[in-house]
Order: sequence, then C-alpha cells, then structure tokens
Amino acid sequence: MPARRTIIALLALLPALPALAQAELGKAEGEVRRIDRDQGKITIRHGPIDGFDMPGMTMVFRVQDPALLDRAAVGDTVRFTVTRSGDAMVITSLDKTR
Ligand SMILES: [Cu+2]
Repeated sequence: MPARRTIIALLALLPALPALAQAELGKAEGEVRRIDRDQGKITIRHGPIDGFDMPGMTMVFRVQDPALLDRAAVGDTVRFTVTRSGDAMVITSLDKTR
C-alpha cells in the first residue's frame, strides 16, 4: 500500500525533528558575571540577542562544551552564539572581545 509506505517514510524522519527544533540561532554580546564550572553554566549580562525576540538582561546559560567556560573570565566582554529549543538555551560558541 502506498499510504503505508508514506507513513514509514514519515516515521523515519522523526529522529531528525529535535535537530530541526534546535535550528533557532542567536548571537549577542555581553559581560560575564559568573562562571559555574560544576554546573556547566555561565551568567551573562547580555544585550539584545539577534535572531531571538529577547531584549538585554542578565541571565544564566548552559554551555554545550565545558571548555567554553575557560575562554573568558568574570568581567570580560564576550561575543557568543546560542541555540534555543523551547525554553532551553545553550551557548555553542563564546569568545572574548578584548
Ligand atoms: Cu536573556
């Protein structure tokens, strides 16, 4: 049955859906306020995030790779990339600007 084949084809795509949901990407600059290596989190006072409907604020982000936390120190100004999937925001790249 062609319909059955279509359903099987759609089921095969399901594992790719979370990746599609994570496609939302934002870029921003901010000042590092706190680094929590144990939790893999960083607090940044960020400006408006390009790509997201988010004004400037201070908030806590998770990092995709703990090594990103070694790229900056508290008080540094950083430029970062963040992905958003639902309420979960994860920093995928981070660099000190000066
Ligand atoms: Cu924010």
